[in-house]
Amino acid sequence: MNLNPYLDIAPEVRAALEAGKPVVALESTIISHGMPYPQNVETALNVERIIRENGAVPATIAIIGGRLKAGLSEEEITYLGKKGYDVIKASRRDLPVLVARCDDGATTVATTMIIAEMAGIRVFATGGIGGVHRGAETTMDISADLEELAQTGVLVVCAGAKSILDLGLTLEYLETKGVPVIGYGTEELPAFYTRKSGFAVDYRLDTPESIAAAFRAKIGMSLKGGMLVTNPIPEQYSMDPDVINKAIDDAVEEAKRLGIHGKQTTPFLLAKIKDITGGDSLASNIRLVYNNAELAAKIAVELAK
Ligand code: PSU
Ligand code: MN
Repeated sequence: MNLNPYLDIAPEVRAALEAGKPVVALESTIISHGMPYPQNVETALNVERIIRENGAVPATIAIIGGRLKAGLSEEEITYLGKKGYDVIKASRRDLPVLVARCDDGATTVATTMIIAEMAGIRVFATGGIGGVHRGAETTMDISADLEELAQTGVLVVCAGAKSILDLGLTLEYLETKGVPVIGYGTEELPAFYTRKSGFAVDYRLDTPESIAAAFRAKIGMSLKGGMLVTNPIPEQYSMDPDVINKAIDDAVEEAKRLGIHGKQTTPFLLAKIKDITGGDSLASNIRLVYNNAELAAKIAVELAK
């Protein structure tokens, strides 16, 4: 089944795929660049457990020693978590060189989608996606995640996007590229740490079943590209909008002052926000990832029916 010479599918993941059972992909940039050790490893392992509890098999994705991995062992997850920023953050453009020189790579949303599709995995859970950055009209900083959603057939469950991005422009970009943006139980795009952003999603769908039906129709029509499911952070874990928006504004300001750019921008902003909020944002971040893992597993279960 796997004829791709660069790809290693973990035995449990392979068995599930061959039996048509639900599988959920997970990214690894969130492990090595999105959270500090040891919370990153703890969170990654808990996410896998939550996916199992909801009836699916987890497949954490990364590049290790130049091999594209769909499904990591606990040792491999710990390795990436400890190595942290020393693992190269790998988006689409990084794959050829990392593979050729047998290097490690932490997969972003874009690269996780690519490897998930190679493995035959259709559903992927993460925290937040990259998007159009504030000021992109001059910096042209637009995440490769958006292009990937346009061309790769994987459903991505996230908690919306952080307002480190320009949310309005991010939605415009997705519209241009034909990516459906679904709100799970909401008409409003969630803003990661908070449930509301002031921007409307394309469609509100209220059940994993209806989301799976829409994605099945997309696949059935051979419409290229993915689907973005935005899942609001549970009320009890959401942050005070004034506090978090101030932290984000300050972080964006500091990044500008220091001339942070390119692939460093997103990790810099995430770490800065965590520092400013004294760890509150990290606690919320972990909770919303768990919430997304649960929904993704339920969608994968419906899709496998
Ligand atoms: N946004 C978050 N948390 C994250 C990321 C984005 O709230 O961990 C990570 C994801 O791996 C995403 C990547 O794919 O950052 C986007 O990076 P860039 O903006 O450089 O494309
Ligand atoms: Mn960028």
